[in-house]
Amino acid sequence: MALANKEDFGLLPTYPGRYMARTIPEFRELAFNGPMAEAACRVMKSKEAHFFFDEMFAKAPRSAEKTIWHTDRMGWPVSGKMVPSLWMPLTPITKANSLECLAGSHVQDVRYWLFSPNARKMIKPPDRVPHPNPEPLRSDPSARFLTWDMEPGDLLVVHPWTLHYSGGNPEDIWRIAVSVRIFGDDIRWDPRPDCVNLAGISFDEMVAGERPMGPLCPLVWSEDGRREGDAEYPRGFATRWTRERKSDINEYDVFAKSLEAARQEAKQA
Ligand SMILES: O=C(O)CCC(=O)C(=O)O
Ligand SMILES: [Fe+2]
Repeated sequence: MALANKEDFGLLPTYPGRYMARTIPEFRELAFNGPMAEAACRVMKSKEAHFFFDEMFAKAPRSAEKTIWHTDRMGWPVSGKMVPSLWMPLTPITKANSLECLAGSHVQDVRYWLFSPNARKMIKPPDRVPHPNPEPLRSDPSARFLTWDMEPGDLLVVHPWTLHYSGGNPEDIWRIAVSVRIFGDDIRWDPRPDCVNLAGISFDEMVAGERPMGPLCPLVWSEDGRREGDAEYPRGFATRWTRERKSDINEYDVFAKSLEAARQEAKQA
């Protein structure tokens, strides 16, 4: 499957790959004109959705590449809860390679210390705790670990506080999903230095308390039928990422190491 060759995406040097809508018209079409935003707004009861960004999670056949247990919340430079990850498979998904969610974790109001590239350069503020390890809960009958068989085009609407994970890909085919992030009605800019460093949107222009909008965060769906096009949405990046430099793009080990260090530090405190 040609699409599965992640070296060919030509994106920024982030794992697994972000901002496809900048360079690939089909992804722009999916995010700006597809049904994902409407579906999510109906789940969240939001009247509007603005585009945030899109991300790709590709796992090769028989790959041990895990996604570490985490919540997405602390990566986003916003306040509010209507910032779901819209996780849509592009290949058939089985329970074995599905995104896995811990049911009920979305009500836990905890500011976990994230492992964004920015956060890894910072000293952890004292009020942040490391992500928990839910693995021991697997033997607890009251804990519900959710996985799904899914077809390409099915959709998970993942709450930003939900703990989620993936154990790799034991199947014989690629496991590819796109995760589109949108902003609903209650979202306001609230930048922190440990958030993801969004391509093209500086912390300076994330005016705290204001709603994200404009050409970089266009309206992609509204209850009353309004929608902004992609005409003013930027194309391309301020850098080029070449295949030769893309030797180690799975940051799982880096994440795992940072997490272990944070857990040790929390234990000692
Ligand atoms: O697909 C994966 O393994 C991870 C997806 C994820 O963490 C997300 O969409 O936020
Ligand atoms: Fe995530």
